[in-house]
Amino acid sequence: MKINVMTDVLEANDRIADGNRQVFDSNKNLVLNLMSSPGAGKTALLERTASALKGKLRLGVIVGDLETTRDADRLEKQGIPVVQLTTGSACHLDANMIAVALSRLDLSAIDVLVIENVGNLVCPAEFRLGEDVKVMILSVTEGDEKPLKYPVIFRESSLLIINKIDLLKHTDFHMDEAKANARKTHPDLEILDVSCVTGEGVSEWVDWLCRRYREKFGASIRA
Ligand SMILES: Nc1nc2c(ncn2[C@@H]2O[C@H](COP(=O)(O)OP(=O)(O)O)[C@@H](O)[C@H]2O)c(=O)[nH]1
Ligand SMILES: [Mg+2]
Repeated sequence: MKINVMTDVLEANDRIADGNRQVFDSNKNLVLNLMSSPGAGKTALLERTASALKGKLRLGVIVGDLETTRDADRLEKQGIPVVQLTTGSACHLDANMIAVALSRLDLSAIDVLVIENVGNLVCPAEFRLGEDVKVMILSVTEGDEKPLKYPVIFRESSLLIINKIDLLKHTDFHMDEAKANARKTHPDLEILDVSCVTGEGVSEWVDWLCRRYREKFGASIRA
């Protein structure tokens, strides 16, 4: 008898993810699974988002790393609720880890919950966490051909943030090429150009979050 272990693992994960999703929906949380390679700027974007969303939507974060609480420490300084998950050797978060983290968050005090996944362009795309939407970051120092090499994560994501555009002039990264490559795998992919250093594109990102929140919950947005 042949057993497809990977299919079983993903199905078991999906069942827990469905449970997480019910909890999120009952607490009126819009939930994002934020993915990228290490260092693309996930935590930097969340630091920017914390201040830019103030007075509009209440942000909360679950952050996954192999080791250290460094990202949670950075985000706590922004005065938002943060839970750090340390995965040891696991290269992605799974739904069960999120289920455990939920008991440490007051979800009724959060409108937008962002789950910062472990830095990795492969495994995080395969494991649903119970999120509404997957968002990924590609930074301009990583190369404009990455959508061709790692198509799954680009196909799974609804929004691609191209970060570190302040560094464009120092790289051989071509924006048009990167976007064309990304849309070869995902024709409807939404794309935003951002710099977490200069703040360019951050207000468009906040508008995108507010629109997604409104689409999920109607007109009940704050401010
Ligand atoms: N020049 C530049 N550096 C950035 C930008 N965003 C993040 N960084 C830097 O990139 C490094 C990794 O950022 P971090 O947020 O920790 O990435 P993460 O691993 O995806 O969470 C840090 O040194 C950041 O200061 C950006 O837009 N421009
Ligand atoms: Mg980080």
